Amino acid sequence: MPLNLAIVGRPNVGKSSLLNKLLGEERAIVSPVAGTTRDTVDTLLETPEQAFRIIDTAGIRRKGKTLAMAEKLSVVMARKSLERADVAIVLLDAEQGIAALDAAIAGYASEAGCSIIVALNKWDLLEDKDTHTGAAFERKVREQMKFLAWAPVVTISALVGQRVLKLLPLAIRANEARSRRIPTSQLNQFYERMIERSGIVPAGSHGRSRLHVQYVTQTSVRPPTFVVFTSGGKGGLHFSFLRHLENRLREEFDFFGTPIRFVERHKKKRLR
Ligand SMILES: Nc1nc2c(ncn2[C@@H]2O[C@H](COP(=O)(O)OP(=O)(O)OP(=O)(O)O)[C@@H](O)[C@H]2O)c(=O)[nH]1
Ligand SMILES: [Mg+2]
Repeated sequence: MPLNLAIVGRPNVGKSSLLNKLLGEERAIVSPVAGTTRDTVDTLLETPEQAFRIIDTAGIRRKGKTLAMAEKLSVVMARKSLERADVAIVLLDAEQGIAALDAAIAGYASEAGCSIIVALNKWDLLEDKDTHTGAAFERKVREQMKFLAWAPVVTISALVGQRVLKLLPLAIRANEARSRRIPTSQLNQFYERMIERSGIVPAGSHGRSRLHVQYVTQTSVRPPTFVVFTSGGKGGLHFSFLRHLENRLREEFDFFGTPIRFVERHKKKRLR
């Protein structure tokens, strides 16, 4: 089964250039496949490690359209590509900076449950780069897309090919993470250890609460989804507790580049 890899981003960020560079640099079998909609053209790329079906989100010809219209349409197109994607490369333009539209597209990718790799393209256009420039840009991305703290950020140039080959191994790893299933027994051992080490106990969002986590189980993959069974007091785990749980889960089980979801099931009475 090929890994469905969507390249999304606002108009002119370099989506088609990246596709072409990937196909050109990778010594691989390349063949076009008809997209399921008229708006996209898929390409099959077979590498020794993995087959990819790359979805290049079709550009919007600007003729007779305002920039605002083209931008709105680009979001619609991106959402269509994302519906079929396992992993999304969210492409940004390093020269133009990060716009609200970029954050919107990234938000849809995450909502769609795709694994995400953020690629800052046109890195070749930045002058006077030093060893700190990359980190400074990454900070900006993190600030403006707080919901993507878990996504790797790579600086690339689709034009000259700088670091584009780093994207495929990252996509493979992010796809594996998206499909990872942790057995309940292992999860609960992990949970016990987490509570023991951190001393952090489950807090409710309704002030003082006797909320108790009975157990955690993973109910689905793509993306990994966990049900947290709670009892006692009032349901509603505090977001900071869930964030802590999420971060520890990511560390422990290498949930790299993938969104993780939580559902709480609450029982009023605490079981003994
Ligand atoms: N300097 C530089 N220019 C780039 C790079 N990537 C793309 N470009 C240029 O940016 C312009 C847009 O590139 P495309 O690949 O067509 O962008 P796109 O995202 O596919 O655009 P649409 O399909 O219209 O949404 C072209 O002129 C490219 O040559 C890059 O890494 N560096
Ligand atoms: Mg294009």
